[in-house]
This record gives sequence, structure tokens and C-alpha cells, in this order.
Amino acid sequence: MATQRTLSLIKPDGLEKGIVGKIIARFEERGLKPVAVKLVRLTQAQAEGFYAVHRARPFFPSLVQFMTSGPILAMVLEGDDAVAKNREIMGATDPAKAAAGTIRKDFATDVEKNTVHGSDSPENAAIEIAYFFGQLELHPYDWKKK
Ligand code: IDP
Ligand code: MG
Repeated sequence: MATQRTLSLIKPDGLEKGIVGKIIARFEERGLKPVAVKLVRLTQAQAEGFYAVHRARPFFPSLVQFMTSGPILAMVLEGDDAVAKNREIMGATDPAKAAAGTIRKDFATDVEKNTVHGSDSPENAAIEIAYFFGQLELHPYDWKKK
């Protein structure tokens, strides 16, 4: 399986609960490396832009309010099959339906405050990575080199 990059966000509830380290550990344990990381406080316009695909949904105003309610940790994760693997580690959108051992099952509050975001396709990963990170932050890494 080819090496991929995907966008991961730890949402405001994850920072509020103080579980950033635990979440990143789950990615690292499964072979996903954080290759770009930053703390961001989204404006309303930035949150609306990121979730534009959901703007007609009834939960959109509440989602935007939640995503701007505190800082988030934005990360680019790299590894084999990173897009699908990240989604698997995260679990289903609704923590009540998420599989055992997933981040959302173990840490999420509810279907909105569900602790993590992950890109859902390689195409969206490229778009979402570019939304949060500039070219100078997106270095190539060769992990085998000493
Ligand atoms: P995903 O994050 O698992 O890809 P999406 O359907 O893309 O789920 O929804 C984006 C985000 O919108 C979710 O992670 C969650 O925070 C919020 N959301 C999705 N569905 C609902 C809902 O039914 N009620 C409230 N918030 C929701
Ligand atoms: Mg989604």
C-alpha cells in the first residue's frame, strides 16, 4: 500500500479534555506519523469554509459554533494507506455506533463533539491539508535515513 498523507484535527473537546497525547499515541502505534502540526483557533468564516460541504445540514450552525469554541490541533499524518487507516482509528461519526477501541468510542462526547476529524478520501486530504498548511510546512521526510 502506498504512503499517503491525510489531515487530522483534534477538535476543541479533545483539547478541553487534555487527551492530545493519548490521541497522537494511537496514531503512532498504528504507524501514522505526524509530519506537520499546529494549534489553530478557527474564525467563524474559516470553520464555515472548512465544513462548506455540510452548510445545508441542520447541524451546521452548531458545528461551526463548536469548532470555533476553542483551539484545535491540526496535523498532517503520514503512513501506508493513511486516509483509510486514520478513519479506522477514529471510528464512526457517532460515538454510540463507533467500534470498540476507536478514538471516538473511547473519548467522544456525542455525534457533534466527536474529538477528531479525518479526511475521507485522498482527494479531500489534499484539499484539507492545503486549507491548514502552507507549502513550506509540508516537508518530505525519509524516515529510513539516519
Ligand atoms: P465525519 O467527521 O465522520 O467525516 P461528517 O458526516 O463529515 O462526519 O460530519 C462532519 C462533522 O459534523 C462530524 O464529525 C460531527 O462533528 C458533525 N456532525 C455530523 N453529523 C452530525 C449530526 O447528526 N448532529 C450533529 N453534528 C453532526
Ligand atoms: Mg467528513
